[in-house]
Amino acid sequence: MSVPPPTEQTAGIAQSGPAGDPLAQPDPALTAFWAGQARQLHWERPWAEVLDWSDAPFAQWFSGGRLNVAYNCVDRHVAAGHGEQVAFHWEGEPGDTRTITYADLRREVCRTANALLSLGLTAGDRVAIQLPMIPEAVFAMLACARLGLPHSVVFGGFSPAALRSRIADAEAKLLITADGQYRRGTAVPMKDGTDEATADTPSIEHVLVVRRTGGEVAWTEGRDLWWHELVDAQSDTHEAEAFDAEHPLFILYTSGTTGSPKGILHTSGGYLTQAAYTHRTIFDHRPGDDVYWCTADIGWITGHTYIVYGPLANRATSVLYEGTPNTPHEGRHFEIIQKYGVSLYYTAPTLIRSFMKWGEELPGRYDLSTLRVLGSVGEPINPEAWRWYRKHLGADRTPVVDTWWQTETGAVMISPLPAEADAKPLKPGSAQAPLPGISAAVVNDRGEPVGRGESGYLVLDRPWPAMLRGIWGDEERFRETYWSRFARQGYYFAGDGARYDEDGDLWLLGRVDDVMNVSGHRISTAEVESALVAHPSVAEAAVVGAADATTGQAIVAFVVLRGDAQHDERDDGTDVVGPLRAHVAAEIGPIAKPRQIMVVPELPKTRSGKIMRRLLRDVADNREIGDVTTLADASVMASIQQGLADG
Ligand code: 6R9
Repeated sequence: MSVPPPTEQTAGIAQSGPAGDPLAQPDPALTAFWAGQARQLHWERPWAEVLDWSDAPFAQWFSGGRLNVAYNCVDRHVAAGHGEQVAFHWEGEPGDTRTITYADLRREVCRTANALLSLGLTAGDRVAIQLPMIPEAVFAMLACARLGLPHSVVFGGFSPAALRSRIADAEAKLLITADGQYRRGTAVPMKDGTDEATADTPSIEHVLVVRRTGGEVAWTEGRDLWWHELVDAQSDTHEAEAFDAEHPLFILYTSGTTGSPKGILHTSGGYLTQAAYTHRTIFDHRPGDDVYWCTADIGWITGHTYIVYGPLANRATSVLYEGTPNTPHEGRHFEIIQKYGVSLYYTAPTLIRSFMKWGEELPGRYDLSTLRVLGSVGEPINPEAWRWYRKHLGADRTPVVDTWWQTETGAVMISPLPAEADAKPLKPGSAQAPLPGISAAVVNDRGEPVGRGESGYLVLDRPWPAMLRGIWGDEERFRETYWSRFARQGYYFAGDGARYDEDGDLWLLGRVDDVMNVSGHRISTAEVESALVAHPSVAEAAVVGAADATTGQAIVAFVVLRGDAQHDERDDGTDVVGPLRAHVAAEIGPIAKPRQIMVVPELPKTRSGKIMRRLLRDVADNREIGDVTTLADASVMASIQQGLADG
C-alpha cells in the first residue's frame, strides 16, 4: 500500500489517519484544539463534553453548553467598548451608502428581534429570507439567531418555484423579502416573485417587506407588513437568551446529485467556533485594524460564514456591497477597495477570470496598496488566475489563500495560512493542507489512502465542529449521500476528487458526481434535466458541465424533442432553444440557464438505460469521443455528431 503524506504539516495536529484506523472516532488532540477555540466565544454556560460522537454521523459539539450567537457577534463587542467601531461599510448599487457601527447593529438587531417576537414567533420556528445584499439581510439573520429561529436564506436570483419548494420543505412561518432589487443599474421587482412563491405555501403566516426600490407592489392585508412600519417602531433593546450549543442556527439548501435541493442543517456552538477560528487565521484578521471584504452573496454558505457569522464574531469591519462587479463600470471593486482601504479580500475564481478579461490596466488605475491577504473560494483556482490575482491585486507580495470547503462543512477545511506563508511557500492552484484541528485524506475506491503523486476521493476522517448536523427532514438521505460510500471506514465523502503532489500538498480536482460548478454555484445536472423535461416540447434531456474559460463550468444540455415539437424545430432550431433556455431560468433561476442546448435525435445510453454523460461531455468540450463500447446502440454518437455538424 502506498504511503500517505506525512502528518506534521499542520502545527503538530494529527491529520490523515493511518490505513485501517476505525475512524469516526474523535481524536483527543483535535477535540482539545477546538475546545481552546470555543473558549474565545462568550458562553452563558460551559459545555459538559467537547464532542459527543456516540450517535455518529450526528455530532454533538459542546453539549450542555449554552450561548447566544447574535450576542457573540454583536452585543459582546459593544459591551467591551467597541460600539463605535464600524461593523459594515455598506455600498448600494446605485451609489447610496450606509455606515453601521456595532452599536447601530445592536440596535437594529434588537428592533428586528422585537418585531419577530411581536409576530408570535418562538424558538425553533423557521424563517425564510430572500433579500438583496442590503443591511436588513444581516439584521434579519442576526435577529433570527438571537431568538433561536433557524433561518433559511434563499438567493435573490432564485425563481419563485425554487423559493416555494424551500419554504415548503422547511415549513417556514415568516418570509422576509423586499419590494425589489437593483440589478445592473435597474430596479427589478422582487415581491411579485415572492407573492407567486407564497401563493401556495400554507405555513407562511406573514411576509415582512423591506422597501428598497420603491416600486409598486401588490399587498395582502393581514399577511404583508412593511419593515419600516413594523421594525422601526420597536424598542431598540432586547435581552438575548442563551440556547443550547446544538440549537439549529440555519438551514441552507444546496444542490445534490439527485433532483431536489438538500436543506443542510447547521447548529450554533460548533459552527460559530469554526467560523470565527477560520476567519481569524486564514485572513490573519486583526480587529479594529483590518477592513475586510467578502464578495459573496448572503444566499450562499460563503455569505453566511464569511460575511455574517465569522467576521462579526471576530469584530471585523467589513464592506457589504449590493451590486454586480461591473455596474456601473468594470473597476467597481477596485474603486471600493481604494475607497475603504480594504486589506483582506475574499472572492471567487470566476470573478478573477472576469477581471483578467477586462484587462490588467484596470486594477492598475486604483490604489490597492492596502490589500494584504487575498482569498479564493468556490472552485479550483487555476494557477494562471492565482498568479494574476496576486500580481495585479496583491502587488506580487500578498499571500493568496485558496480555501476549500462546502455548504456541508460550514467553514473552511483546507487552506494555507498566511502566517505560515514564509515558512511554507504557497503554491498557485493548491489548497495545500487541512487546517489545524481538521483531518482529511485522499482515498481510492476501497477507501485506502493514496500516496504522493496519486489522486482519489477527498474524505474527511474526523468530525469537525462546523459539520452539518443532517439534511432537514431526511435522515436517510444524509446517511446515504455522505456516509454510505466509505461506511466501513466511517469517512465523510465530500464528492470532490483530489490529488497529493510530491510534497504531500493537496490539489482539489473538482466534483466526481453529477454536480456542476458554474461561477462557484452548485447546480445539479438532475435539477436542470427535470426543469427541461417539464417543458411540453421536451421528451428527454441530459445535462453536462462543459469547461468554460470564465465560469469554470458551463451548462450544456442535450434534448430530445417530442414528436410535434420536432416538427417545428426543422424550420428553425432557435424556435425551440430560446424558450427552453428561458424556461430553465424561470424554473430554477438565471444562473441555471444553459449556455447551449443541443437538439439531438437520441441520447447515448448504456444497456441498463443510464445516460452516458461522459460521452456528452466530450461533445460539449469539443473533444474526441471516448469509448462507446458500453453503449446499447453504438451508432447514437455518430448520429448526434452528424446532426450537430448539419445544424
Ligand atoms: C464554499 C462553497 C462546494 C463545492 C466543493 C468543491 C467546490 C469550493 C473550492 C472548491 C476547489 C476550492 N469548491 N471551494 N474546489 N478548490 N478552493 O463553495 O460551498 O457552494 O457548497 O460548493 O465547491 O467542488 O465540493 P458550496
